[in-house]
Amino acid sequence: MQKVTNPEQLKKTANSLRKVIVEMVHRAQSGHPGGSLSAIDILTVLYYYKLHHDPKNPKWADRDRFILSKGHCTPAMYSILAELGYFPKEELVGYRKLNALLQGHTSIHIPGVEMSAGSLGQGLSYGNGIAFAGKMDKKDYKVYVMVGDGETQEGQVWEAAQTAGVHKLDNVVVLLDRNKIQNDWFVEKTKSIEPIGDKWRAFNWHVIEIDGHDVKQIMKALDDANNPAIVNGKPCIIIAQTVKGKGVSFMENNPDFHGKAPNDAEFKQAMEELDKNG
Ligand SMILES: Cc1ncc(C[n+]2csc(CCOP(=O)(O)OP(=O)(O)O)c2C)c(N)n1
Repeated sequence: MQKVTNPEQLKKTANSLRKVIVEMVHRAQSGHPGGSLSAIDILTVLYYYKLHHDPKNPKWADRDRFILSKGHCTPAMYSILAELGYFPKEELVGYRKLNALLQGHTSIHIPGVEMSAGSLGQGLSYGNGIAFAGKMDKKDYKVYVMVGDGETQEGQVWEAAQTAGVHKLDNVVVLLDRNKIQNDWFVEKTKSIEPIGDKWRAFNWHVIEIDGHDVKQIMKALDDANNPAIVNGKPCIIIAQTVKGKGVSFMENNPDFHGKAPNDAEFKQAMEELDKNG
């Protein structure tokens, strides 16, 4: 796929995808806008700038793999997959409807989805398996796994972190969406995960910390994560500081919009705000 290398264009794309996210959740009157809006800048740069993939050939053996371990944030992932042509955009209308292609959590029946997720904590274990297979098959692909910060309270995440660290799976990159809110409250007040960078370092990971809404920083972090001279044989985690609900004022840093749809008046306001941002 032709890569987008212009940061301004990537920013514009992310903003237009924000509108698709809000539309999907509003239309369905159900879904997870907060963690989709916090993740969309990272995922836009990943898909449009970094990932080796082919939307017309989703099972291409040499593709990089992306696993959305925080599998409830499908509006972000599906908006990108639709825009890139993995499936027709009309499918977005059926989001969260019975018998439609696009269910609320990721499902392997959807072109471009590697893992059915939703039960938090499992994505990195799955990603490790694909990474081991890649090494055994002498393939160059990378495995990217996005996890939520609340999700890292799950024990399985740390078993998987240990596995990748011990076995030096330098083809694994974790994208941590550090939006500081979990289900319906703040991570720090529920169960603090700090010092999160030191924890991953202790498990033998290379740690990169960035602003997860700064497109240039995301591009550089993804480049560095692919640079053997930088990661030095280790798996890499990009800890991206983000704002839950980013781009819509009343959703920003508001635990209410973890898993709640905007009503009609809120939807109108959200779209007006996003329109103003270009
Ligand atoms: C194993 C498991 N326990 C509980 C849930 C319910 N749940 C859905 S989303 C969520 C909060 C996740 O927070 P975080 O990982 O920070 O995601 P984000 O804020 O990015 O949406 C929880 C607890 C779940 N999906 N899976």
